[in-house]
Amino acid sequence: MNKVRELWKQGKPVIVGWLQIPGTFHAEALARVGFDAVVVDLQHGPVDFADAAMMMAAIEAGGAEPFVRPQWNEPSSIMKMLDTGAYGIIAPMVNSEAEARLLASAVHYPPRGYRSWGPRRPVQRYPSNYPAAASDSIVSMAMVETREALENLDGILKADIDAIFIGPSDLSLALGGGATPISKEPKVIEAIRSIRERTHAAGKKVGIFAASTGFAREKLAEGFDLVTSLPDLTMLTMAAKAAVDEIRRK
Ligand code: 3PY
Ligand code: MG
Repeated sequence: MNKVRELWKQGKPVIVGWLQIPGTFHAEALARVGFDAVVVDLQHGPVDFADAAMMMAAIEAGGAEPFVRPQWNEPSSIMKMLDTGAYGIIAPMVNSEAEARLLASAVHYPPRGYRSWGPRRPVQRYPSNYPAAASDSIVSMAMVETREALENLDGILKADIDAIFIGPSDLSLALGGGATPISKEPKVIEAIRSIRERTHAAGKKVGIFAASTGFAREKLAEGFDLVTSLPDLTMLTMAAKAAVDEIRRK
C-alpha cells in the first residue's frame, strides 16, 4: 500500500530524503539511493506546485514514496497534491485539535473526511480499488513546532492522522532556544522527548527533521519512527566544499 506504512507495521524506522531544489533528475537519483520516502518541500525554498508534480513522479519512478510538505496546512492544496501523487503529507504548523482535524479531513474521503474525488495519478497505481485504498495508501503527519502545538498536543493526537512530525528549528525558536535545528537548550530537548513519549502513548508514530546524520542516529536510538537526512542543498554544498578543500589541500 505504502512502503512507509509497511515498514512501520514491521516495527522498522523510516529514513526520508528532503528536497528543496526544483527538478526531477536529483529527485529520481535520491529516490534510488535507499531512502524509504523523499519529501518535496513547498514551505521553504523555491519549489512550486508544477515542480512538485514532476518531482513526485520522478521519486515514485526511483522507488521511494513521494511525500510533500505543503506550503501550509490548507485543505485545497493538500487535496491537489494527493491527486497528483503524494503518498505522504507533512503539514506545517498544526497548532490545535481543530487544525489537525482539518488535515485529517483533507486526506480521507467521506465518511472519514471531505476529500473531493479526482485522484488523477493515484488511480493509475490503484486502478480498481482507489476509493477503498486511499486512506491506507497515504501517511498523514502533523507538524508540532510551536508553543501552542505543544500545549494542545493531546487534542492534536485525537485527530484521524497517522503521525506527528517535529520541526526542531521552529520549536527551538518558540521555546527561546534560538533558530537552530539541533538545540542544546534543555527546554527544547525536554519538549522533544515529551512529544515523542506522548505521541507513542497515543498509539501514533513520531518523526523529526534531522539536520545532521548524528542527530538522525540519536533520534532513531531514542525510538523515533522516522528521521530525515539533510536537505538537498545542504548535502550538495557540504560535498562540494569537501571536494574543493581536498583539491586545494597542500
Ligand atoms: C523546523 O525545524 O522547524 C522544520 O520545519 C524542519 O524543516
Ligand atoms: Mg518549521
